[in-house]
Amino acid sequence: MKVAVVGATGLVGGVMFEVLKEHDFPITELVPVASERSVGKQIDYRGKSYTVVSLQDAVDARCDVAIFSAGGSTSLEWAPKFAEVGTTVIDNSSAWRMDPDKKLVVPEVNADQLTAADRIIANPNCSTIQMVVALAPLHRAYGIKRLVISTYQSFTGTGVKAVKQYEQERDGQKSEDPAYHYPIFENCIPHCDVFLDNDYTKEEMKLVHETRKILGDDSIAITATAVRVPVHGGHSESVNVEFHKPFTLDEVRKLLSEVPGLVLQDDPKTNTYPMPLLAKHRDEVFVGRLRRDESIENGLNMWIVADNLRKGAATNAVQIAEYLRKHRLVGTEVPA
Ligand code: 2RA
Repeated sequence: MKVAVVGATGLVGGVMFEVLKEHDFPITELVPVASERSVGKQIDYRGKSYTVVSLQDAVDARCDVAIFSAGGSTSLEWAPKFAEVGTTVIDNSSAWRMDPDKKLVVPEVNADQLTAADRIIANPNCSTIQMVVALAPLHRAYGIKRLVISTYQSFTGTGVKAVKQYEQERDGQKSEDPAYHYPIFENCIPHCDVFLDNDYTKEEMKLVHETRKILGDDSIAITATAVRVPVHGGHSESVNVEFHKPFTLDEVRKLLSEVPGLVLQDDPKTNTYPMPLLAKHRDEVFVGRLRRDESIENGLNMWIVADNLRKGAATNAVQIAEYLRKHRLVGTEVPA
């Protein structure tokens, strides 16, 4: 399959190549794409060197799939141009996620919505992806009434600039070009992305809107607080769930144990629970600290951790590409 990776020189782009290789995705031709200043650079992939090309050259290459991690403005402008020549775009930005005509996909949850007519497919936000992998089976079984979410998000979610700021501050240097308004080293910043008129941040409202779209239920009440933390390995989330129907913890554990790509790490007696330290470089979603919320009827507390650059971005996108290939939904003529 002819695959373009748009944003090839970025943090997620680098992880994308790792995941494509580990998954042995059948690439017959790789087209690394980046901004004009990176055109001509060499990218090594599986022992071969590839030259970074421009977006227009990548459109002209008429790839089967183009996986974007290049920001919303680039995606808004260029994803339609790829789609017009028959390339299926899987986009990591927020540009298309809430478009009513675009699918917002986490393969374990709703890949069956995909058809050959889907030429621009949205990858959800990292903190949404890891959460819905765990919540989807529980929503089907008990119906989610309300979610209260607190996230503890790795600075890697902001990109190379934030990694540099963290490393400079860790080494006692002043960051010349900080990604955040405040130091991130030895600090927690309750501010991910920008503030909106309702005093929530965009990151918090992504959890609200994307979760409802993926689970297909706008009745779910959701509130979130997203916090940036000085952690490298992944995003962590404390999720309080109120269901419509009663449940037992044994039933919940059984349902979660049947989810592909979900690992239950939950045993207080042996101090077993998910941590970014254990999730780093892994494709799975890790769930633990399951316990009944005894302050309400049908309430459950969960702790969910995943590598935000992998399942939160690159791995989920590659899994979508794998689904499209397996079901012959790419590179085929759009049905009449
Ligand atoms: C973040 N979710 O963590 C955003 C971007 N992937 O900053």
